[in-house]
Amino acid sequence: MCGGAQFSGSRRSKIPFLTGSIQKPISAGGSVSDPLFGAMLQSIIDGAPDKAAELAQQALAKGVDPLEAVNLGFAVGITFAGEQFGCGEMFLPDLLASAEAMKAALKILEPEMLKRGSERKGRGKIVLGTARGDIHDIGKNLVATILSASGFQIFDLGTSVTPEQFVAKAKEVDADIVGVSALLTTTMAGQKAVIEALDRNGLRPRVKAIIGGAAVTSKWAAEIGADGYSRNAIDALELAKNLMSKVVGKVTRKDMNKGTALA
Ligand code: B1M
Repeated sequence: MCGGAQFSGSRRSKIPFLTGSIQKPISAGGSVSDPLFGAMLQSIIDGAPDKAAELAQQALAKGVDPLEAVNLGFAVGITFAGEQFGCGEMFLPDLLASAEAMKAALKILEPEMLKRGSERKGRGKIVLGTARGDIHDIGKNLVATILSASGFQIFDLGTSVTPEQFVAKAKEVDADIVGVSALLTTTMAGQKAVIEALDRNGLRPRVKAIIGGAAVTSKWAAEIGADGYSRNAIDALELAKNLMSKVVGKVTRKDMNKGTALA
């Protein structure tokens, strides 16, 4: 939402809605005060990696679920930063600093997410990457962590991955699923290109193709023939589990809600 925040000189000032406490449920036993989440998102807006890492550590020490710390704290900050950038109220160096702070927090939280992953190993092999021309990897990394913590073997190709690289890796590791993240409307075309390349190389339907990213919709997923899409990392896990259960079974067309396999 543009014009919602007043930045005096530097955009690093406090954002107005943070003066009150954040009204969100805390599922981690209710022992953590709302201001902790407020401080988390403010550290991202401030582009302060040390502060973000410190707050992440505090959250873990207080028993907050690491994913909740991301969803209710840090991710709110990066989303706000993105909105301000979109409105021209924040500039690229500021956004970069916010991204660095987000990464610093995730560096602390991700090992804990992996540790908490108690589900059985060997669920399936997933080749993951961000579409060609796209360097956004925060969300993709989160998806990788959650899937990995839940027993999937992840082959993360990183950012700006070409369709050929996806295909080569899928063949090399005999992947069950290929996942393509894209954050830019322009790079969403790269998701389509990966699916076409998988088809051209005869890898589908055995290898399933899933997509995700802020602008990705079920409509887009259906249009490009993806096997599914998800809005967030938890839904991505459900989606991957659904698809794995259908690898040897009959695939039925379900609805096109979040985290739902298409067929
Ligand atoms: Co960029 N950026 N950015 N950026 N950036 C967006 C995407 C933008 C919406 C901001 C805006 O204008 N409001 C806008 C895109 C507009 C559009 O295309 N319509 C934008 C732009 C324009 C750009 C540049 C072009 C800016 C410029 O250079 N002028 C440039 C692009 C460079 C490039 O890629 N070629 C650029 C650069 C950057 C930074 C480097 C500064 C930094 C990225 C740092 C990094 O990732 N290493 C950055 C950031 C941080 C953002 C925003 C603010 C936040 C993205 C993020 O990390 N979100 C973003 C605005 C926004 O999305 N609100 C924006 C947090 C993350 C946890 O969520 O990534 O959505 P997300 O991932 C979620 C789900 O989407 C889903 O699960 C994840 C976890 O829950 N998901 C999947 C993601 N991938 C999935 C894959 C799956 C399944 C689910 O299966 C395979």
